[in-house]
Amino acid sequence: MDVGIIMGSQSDWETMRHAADVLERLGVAHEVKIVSAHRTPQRLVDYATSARERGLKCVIAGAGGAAHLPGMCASMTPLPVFGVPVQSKALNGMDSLLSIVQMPAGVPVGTLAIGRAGAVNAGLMAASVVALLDDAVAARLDAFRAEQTEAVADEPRDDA
Ligand code: RP5
Repeated sequence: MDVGIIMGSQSDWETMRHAADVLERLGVAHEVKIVSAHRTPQRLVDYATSARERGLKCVIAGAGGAAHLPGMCASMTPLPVFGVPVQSKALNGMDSLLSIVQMPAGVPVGTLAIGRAGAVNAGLMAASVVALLDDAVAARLDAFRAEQTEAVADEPRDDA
């Protein structure tokens, strides 16, 4: 398994599935788990402290509200951790974003955008990490980017 996707709650899956979809499309081996920093703290300790020895290359962690999951995960693994702020109902994800992005110096979390865009980009970031060591993934990532570029029209249409 190359990439671990964790999220604080079942309710985060609607957002985090977009990271999994990207990894699926690019053929990157990944696993998906619910791991809550406050509801299942021991699960988080076990997951983060074993992540490197289990062969993961990086972790994507999504959470909403007081979103300490990515930071706590990063505190217990040397692997790159990409944080996805899930859009909360009360504050539209600003709480999640600020909780994840404002890590004190020394324990980094690579923080993505709020919601779907962040989850998609976390998947792409994770794939680019795996691509450093895997030529087949690198080729699929190049193809994805070329296809995306091709899909952009020269001019806007009224009927699009
Ligand atoms: C966080 O609280 C989760 O990451 C989720 O985004 C948020 C709400 O969780 P639920 O009450 O929907 O389980 O732990």
